[in-house]
Amino acid sequence: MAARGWALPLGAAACGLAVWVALRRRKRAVLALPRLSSDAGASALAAALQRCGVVVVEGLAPELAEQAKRELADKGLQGTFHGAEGSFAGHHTRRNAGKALGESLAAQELAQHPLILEAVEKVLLRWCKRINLGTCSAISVEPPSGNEAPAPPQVLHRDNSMWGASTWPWLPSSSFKGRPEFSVSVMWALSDFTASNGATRFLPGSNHWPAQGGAYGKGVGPLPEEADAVKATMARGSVALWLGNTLHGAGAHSGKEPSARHGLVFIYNLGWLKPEHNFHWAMPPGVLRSFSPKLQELIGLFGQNAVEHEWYTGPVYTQPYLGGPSGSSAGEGVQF
Ligand SMILES: O=C(O)CCC(=O)C(=O)O
Ligand SMILES: [Fe+2]
Repeated sequence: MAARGWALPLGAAACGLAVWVALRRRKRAVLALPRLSSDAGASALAAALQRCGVVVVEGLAPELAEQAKRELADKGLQGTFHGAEGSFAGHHTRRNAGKALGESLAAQELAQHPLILEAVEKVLLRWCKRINLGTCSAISVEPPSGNEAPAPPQVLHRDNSMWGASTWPWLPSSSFKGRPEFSVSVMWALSDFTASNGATRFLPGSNHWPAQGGAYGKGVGPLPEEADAVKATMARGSVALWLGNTLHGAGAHSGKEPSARHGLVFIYNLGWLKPEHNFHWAMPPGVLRSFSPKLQELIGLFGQNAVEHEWYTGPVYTQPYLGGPSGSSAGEGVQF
């Protein structure tokens, strides 16, 4: 009798839970990954990006991609690093962070690609006066060597977690309620990205989902939607753009193909946010001075002031340093 008395409420609770899960899943819809051709305009790009959180533009700059791959390879592997086993960066993943921008002229061109910049500005300029280039990482997902097992894919994450923003409770809870975007990430395929060599995985539409606890991995366990992740396969010279709120992560290299997957990712963020990479320290002043005015402006070196004052639009660096109180001499390091 007592057992039957409990069965009804338990059954109702289970049913309620199923409905809740279904509703939650429907709200967290995984969309198709939009693909545009290289003659699409910036408005189409920005619209697709805002709708699905990610977009691929096919065949936008194959020559520059090839040149960037060659220029970075010419420098050898010096100054690149592998992530530790189980790390966010990836055990079989080689990274060249920050300084890659100075090591490749083609990377500099790609970083200021006019179509991409226009699309990124269309998305981000509603929350800031200017955008910054905050991250430049050459990322090579390598095949396992010898008898090694393939490294697992990178955990699905949101790039805005680098500012802690994916879990800020005071932000509107979803894009529909006005949650801002903090960044747009732009991954150039320097080699073909295939389903088995580590093409970036995405949950298109996750930019609209309510924030869930934990920026990535931490305490939340695998996402129920993990299996729905879409691989952004693309040919060399194609590019994938995604929002800071979009869940994504590098794929695993199965080892079926002998060569690494080479990508070059730039993250553009709201101009008033701290950039991930400190380009000013990563490369010597002479290299920074050789950058185009546009690129100098993008890394916050020169041009329009990085802060939001209307009354000041001069260079970020102001007067030359004239020496410290103990008589140390003026260094040339901060004078551009
Ligand atoms: O390499 C990739 O495909 C993505 C890397 C990435 O999302 C990251 O490190 O934040
Ligand atoms: Fe990422």
